[in-house]
Amino acid sequence: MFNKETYIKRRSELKKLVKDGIILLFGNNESPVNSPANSYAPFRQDSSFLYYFGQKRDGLVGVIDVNEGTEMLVGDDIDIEDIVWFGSVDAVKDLAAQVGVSHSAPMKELKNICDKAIKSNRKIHFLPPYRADIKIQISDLLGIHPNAQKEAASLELINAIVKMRSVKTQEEIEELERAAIIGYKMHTTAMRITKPGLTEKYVAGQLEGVANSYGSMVSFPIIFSQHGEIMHGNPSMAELEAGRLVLCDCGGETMEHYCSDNTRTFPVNGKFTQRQLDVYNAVVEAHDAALALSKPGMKYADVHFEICRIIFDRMKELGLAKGNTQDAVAAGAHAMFLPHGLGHMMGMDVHDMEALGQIHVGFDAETRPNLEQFGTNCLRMGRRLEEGFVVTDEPGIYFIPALIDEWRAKKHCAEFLNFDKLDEYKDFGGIRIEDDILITADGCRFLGKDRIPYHAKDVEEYINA
Ligand SMILES: [Mn+2]
Repeated sequence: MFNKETYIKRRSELKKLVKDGIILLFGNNESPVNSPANSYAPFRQDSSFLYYFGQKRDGLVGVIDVNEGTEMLVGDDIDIEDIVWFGSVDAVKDLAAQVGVSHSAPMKELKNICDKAIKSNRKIHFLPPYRADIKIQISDLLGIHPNAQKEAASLELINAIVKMRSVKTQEEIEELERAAIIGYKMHTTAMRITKPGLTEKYVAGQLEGVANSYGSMVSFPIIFSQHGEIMHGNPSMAELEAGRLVLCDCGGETMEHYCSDNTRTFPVNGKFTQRQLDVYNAVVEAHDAALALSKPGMKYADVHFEICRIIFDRMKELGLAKGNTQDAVAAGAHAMFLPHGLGHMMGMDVHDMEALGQIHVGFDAETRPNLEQFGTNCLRMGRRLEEGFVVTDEPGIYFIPALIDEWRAKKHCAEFLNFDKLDEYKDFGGIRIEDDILITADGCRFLGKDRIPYHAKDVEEYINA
């Protein structure tokens, strides 16, 4: 964990932003796989709890009384049975002291705290829960049915946390740089070991081992698939085939749970075909254009649409698209090739703060999401960039057979697309290139010491070295 002053400062800032009431920050509990004692491992703490209370044990709740200015860590000490099986763990009051919190209490005390606050008509702030056990806990404590909790979550608390967690401090950037090193090891391992005849699952399993060996865990389930056109395709038992591309989207978390998230797409046998290169280079161009455009004050939605125009122009050159590019992008025709957004915030969550609600993280009063248009409705980040933001730059071009058929049948954007030519690409798959960028005072820079190769020539050289 960071120095306790970090957590003291963060909680003090949070109190100033929230102004009134009691804040409950729920840590996560162990999550059973197939029996109560067999849990998903390693344990993953909630990121907002981690941000303000720093402790990685299960079964903890952070309580901040904004009006009184007091802070408390609530949780039960482990008993001798637990010590026998899992070893000794610090008492809750010591865990509290380690992060500069002066009060602690057993879990049963939380009900009394909530009852008292409800009786005095005080505002109780909590975040939208995403785990069923926490929903039951909130239901027991506050009498709010799980179905009503997302609505009842505190917008003041959400906005305050988004404001704070969006801007990464120096010590957080150092953690993100460490995560980038793990990501580099994962991706270069994939490039080195991939060869025809291995299964997708074999390579993905090795990458998971890399993440576990150098840090805490993977930052999300590994995507390693020859079906790159499936956005979140799971690695299968399919054998890797010479002549095909494989898409690898993965990242690791440091022991402090800061993430990396990169994507590379490369030929299984180490050599791009000309047909693959034509599409690949368009993605490289889009990826590099985003780097040139991203800086404080720039709306990420505007960067996204600039990238869509570049991709659409290149697809026109290949005979896959036609018509006026501005009009085509306005109509959403580019989503045939790029049905997702350019990127998302990244930090302690790979899609940073996604559990708080994407509309509060990626948008604001000035920049509103367009939920009507296919593809554009998937933008996770649209608002103006600020110094200290960390976002992903992840353009892609995909050929999704079902989408080609659907749009042809509906004549959707038919004036901008050449469906006969698209049919020829139904066996192509998909390409995505993704890096994590830090917004600096006057532009942006990559996170991580070494670049994972992504220009086609560098990729081929690396694979064949
Ligand atoms: Mn990503």
